[in-house]
Amino acid sequence: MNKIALITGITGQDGAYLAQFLLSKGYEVHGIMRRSSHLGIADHRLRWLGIADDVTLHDANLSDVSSLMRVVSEVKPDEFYNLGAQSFVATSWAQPIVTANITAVGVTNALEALRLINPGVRFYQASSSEMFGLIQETEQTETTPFYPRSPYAVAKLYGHWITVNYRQSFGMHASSGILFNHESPLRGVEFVTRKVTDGVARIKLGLANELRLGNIDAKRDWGHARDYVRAMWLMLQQDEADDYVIATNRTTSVRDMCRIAFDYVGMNIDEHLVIDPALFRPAEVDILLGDASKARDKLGWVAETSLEEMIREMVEADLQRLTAK
Ligand code: GDR
Repeated sequence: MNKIALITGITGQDGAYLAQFLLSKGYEVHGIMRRSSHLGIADHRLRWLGIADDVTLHDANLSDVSSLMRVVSEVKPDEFYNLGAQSFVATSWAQPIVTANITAVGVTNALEALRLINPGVRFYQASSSEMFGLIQETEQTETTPFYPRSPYAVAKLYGHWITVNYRQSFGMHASSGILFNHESPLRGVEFVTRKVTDGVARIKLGLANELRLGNIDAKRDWGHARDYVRAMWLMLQQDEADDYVIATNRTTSVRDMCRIAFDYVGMNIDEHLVIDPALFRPAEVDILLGDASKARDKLGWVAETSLEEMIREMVEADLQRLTAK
């Protein structure tokens, strides 16, 4: 019998790639989608990947445990991937309570729905490198102390520990993937890589003249979402649930990432990049660099796509999208 997966956040970047990956493995894939007046555009990523008709979407919300319980009862999943969140760090200062309700307490709602209906379901929690914040070690591993720097990161830290706690309290197969930044052509334009590749494509096509960014000295460990969803699945195939850092072990400044994109289309970054103080954050995570040795040794997972390859793919996709319009 085919395995059944239930994904929260299936309409997001990771949810779409994970759904595609699980379908390729023969899974029956279900997703939870919150009610929105923008029906029809909510599943655009699933359509971009050509899988919108291959997944079943259910109306539920991470902040409403009864809706989660109903869907878990109906779908009877073997695996539950909790990717739903208010995931944009900058917005977490403007909407700290929504962020806490969805990104933090939403995890307990998901775990409770499983515990009450079928505690044997394997659970994946999307934790984040943002939890390391003001870094306490040069290279961050599963044992590096956390120091969150945004309401988003504080909420993710709660989600991480409640996952660990349900594993230890109730013996649930609950794993937490501490994923460093991961991007793709399906990334939302509010995130910096996609903002850059979309902006570069617009300038190249004569649709814009400048690209406005905030703190370009920030450094991130950037991988490709397509590689990272494979790690999520691998975690749930292990006999024991555990926590894993998923990263490339290379850190690059926003400025250098941006330069890669401008270089690719043969344009000079200095002629178009504008620094906008309004885009700086109240507290910044200056640098992140992950050490994914545990994932390599225990899961056999390594990041396969370089930053240069990924930025090229993203710029190409944005050029195509804008040209098609
Ligand atoms: P991040 O991603 O906050 O690391 O969290 P984001 O791409 O938003 O920012 C990365 C860095 O770039 C700097 N920056 C800008 N960022 C944005 N969005 N827009 C700008 O104009 C800009 N200029 C500079 C930021 O200050 C920051 O330092 C992402 C999210 O996907 C989280 O949900 C996830 O948990 C982590 O990655 C891992």
